[in-house]
Amino acid sequence: MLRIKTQPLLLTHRSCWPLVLQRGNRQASIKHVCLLSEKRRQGLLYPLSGLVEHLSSQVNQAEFNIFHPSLEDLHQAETLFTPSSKHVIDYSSSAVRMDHVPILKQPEVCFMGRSNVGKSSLIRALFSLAPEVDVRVSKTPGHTKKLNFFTVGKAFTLVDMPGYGHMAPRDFVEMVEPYLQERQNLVRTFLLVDGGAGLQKADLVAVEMCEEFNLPFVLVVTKIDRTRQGALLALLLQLRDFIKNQTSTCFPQPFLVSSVQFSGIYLLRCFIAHVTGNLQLATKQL
Ligand SMILES: Nc1nc2c(ncn2[C@@H]2O[C@H](COP(=O)(O)OP(=O)(O)OP(=O)(O)O)[C@@H](O)[C@H]2O)c(=O)[nH]1
Ligand SMILES: [Mg+2]
Repeated sequence: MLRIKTQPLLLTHRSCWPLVLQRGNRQASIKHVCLLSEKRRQGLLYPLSGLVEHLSSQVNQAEFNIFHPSLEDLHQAETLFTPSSKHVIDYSSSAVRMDHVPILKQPEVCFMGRSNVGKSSLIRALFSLAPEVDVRVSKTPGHTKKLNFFTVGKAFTLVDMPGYGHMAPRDFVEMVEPYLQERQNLVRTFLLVDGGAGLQKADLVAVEMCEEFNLPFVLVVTKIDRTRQGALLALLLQLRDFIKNQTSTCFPQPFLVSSVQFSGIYLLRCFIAHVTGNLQLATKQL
C-alpha cells in the first residue's frame, strides 16, 4: 500500500528544467555540482534522499539508503571516469555473437532494458567527462543493434546492449542470453526501467533471466526528469516490494537517474567503481 505524506511536495522534477544539461556540460563534474545550492546539489548527487523524505514515517527510509557513499567517495569515483593519457576511455568493439565478443579480463558491467529506456543515454552521461567517446542515442526504439564494449582504462569494461521489446533486433535472444550466461568477468547487470512506464512484462522476463543465471543485478529507474514525483514514489515502493518478494540476486536499493539533468549519475559512477573493485569506500555502508 502506498503511504505518502500529504504535505506539499518539493519542486517537481519538471520545475528543474532550467537545469537541463548536455553532455560535455559543466555539470558533468561533481566540482561544479558542489557550487550549487544545498537542495539542488542533494537532488543531483543523491536523488533518492530528497524523494523518500516524502514517504510516510511508517516507511523505513534506511531501505533506500543502503548505498550512500560520502562526497569524498563520489569524488574518488569520478577520477575513474576522467580520461588521461594513462587512463584511456574508449569504444572498444561490437559483437552480435559470443565468438565476436572481445576477450577482456577486467571486470565488466552491462546495461540492459527495453528499447528506448535510455541505456545508451545513461552510458553517455556516465562518460560525459570523456565527451569524445562516441555513444549513439536515438529517439527511435531499436537503435542499438549490437553489444557495444567500452573500456575504461584497465579498470573495467562497460557494455551497452540492444533493447528488448518493441523493435528489438531479431537475434536479440541469441545475442544476449549466451552473453549473460557465459561472460565470466561480468560483475553486475544494470536493468533499466522507465520511470514513467514502470515495470513492464518484458522487464519481468529480463528479471527472470538474471535470476535464472544467478546474476547480481540492479534496477535503475530512468528519465526521472520527466516522471512526476508522486508516480516516482509509488514506483519506488513497488520496486522495493518486488525486489524483496520476487528476487534473490537483485540489489535491494533501486537507483534513480536522469541522463538529461545528470541526477544520480555521480552516485552510479561510484557504485560502478565500487562493484568493479576499483574503489574502496571510505564510508561504511548499511
Ligand atoms: N527526458 C529524458 N529523456 C531521455 C533520458 N534518457 C534517454 N532519453 C531519451 O530517450 C530516447 C532513447 O534513448 P536511448 O538512450 O537511445 O535509449 P536506448 O535504451 O539505448 O534505446 P535502444 O538502443 O533503442 O534500445 C532518446 O530520445 C533520449 O534522448 C532522460 O534521462 N530524460
Ligand atoms: Mg541504445
